[in-house]
Amino acid sequence: MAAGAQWDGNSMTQDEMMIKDQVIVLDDDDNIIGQGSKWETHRFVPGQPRGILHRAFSVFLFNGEGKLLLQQRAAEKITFPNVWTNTCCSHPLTGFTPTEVDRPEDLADGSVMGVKRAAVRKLDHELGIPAEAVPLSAFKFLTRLHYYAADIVTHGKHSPWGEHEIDYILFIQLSAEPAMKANPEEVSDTRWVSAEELVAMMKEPGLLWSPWFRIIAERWLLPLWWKDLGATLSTDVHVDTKQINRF
Ligand code: DMA
Ligand code: MN
Repeated sequence: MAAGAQWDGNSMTQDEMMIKDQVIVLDDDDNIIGQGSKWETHRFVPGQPRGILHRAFSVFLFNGEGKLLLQQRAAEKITFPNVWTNTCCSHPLTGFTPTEVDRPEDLADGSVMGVKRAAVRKLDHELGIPAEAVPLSAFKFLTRLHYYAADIVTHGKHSPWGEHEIDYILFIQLSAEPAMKANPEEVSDTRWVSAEELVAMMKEPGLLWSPWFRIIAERWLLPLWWKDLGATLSTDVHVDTKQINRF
């Protein structure tokens, strides 16, 4: 996306967004070294077999009872169609005012407002959750996950598409379930689940899961984070703004 250009996901096709969305290109330590289209950074091809490392976020939205909102990605998605995953995933983009590009100081104090602004933009675009329902101050940044994965689920072992990201994990818990209207070009289904219901759902035959959600669920969400959601202990004990967790 050209600097200063207006992003309009509602009138853009998946193909157009692949070209126009300019993601933040990173070195292994999460330093910004450039920008690139979603198309070029997500190509897993000879010469760049793991794509190009870039910044992403994953939102986990919980209701007052501690149930997590899952989404199934639409069949139209070019990367990882049809898989079940956390509430909303995307990339902070360049070219916005106020900016979605966080600097090292934004990370040091854990505020990462750029990533949170991108999260608000995409919760509205993908799920029709209005910005007023998800104030920036209600998001909690937990930690960063560095991973890569080819989209073998959809495209087989020579998949030309994949993800290679430093993924910022954001939690938000709302006392009342927000008004919601899923965008069918992004999301084909949604479900609120408890931890027990998620474990059972992940064993259901026939359902596909995103690789990043599997990593996060198995490593942190089920064994640690979910247990402390809303408890006296609180998920604050798990906040880590320093470490980049590699997978
Ligand atoms: C990319 O998500 C981000 C993660 C954490 C996988 P996405 O493919 O849903 O992004 P977008 O919908 O913006 O293309
Ligand atoms: Mn990505």
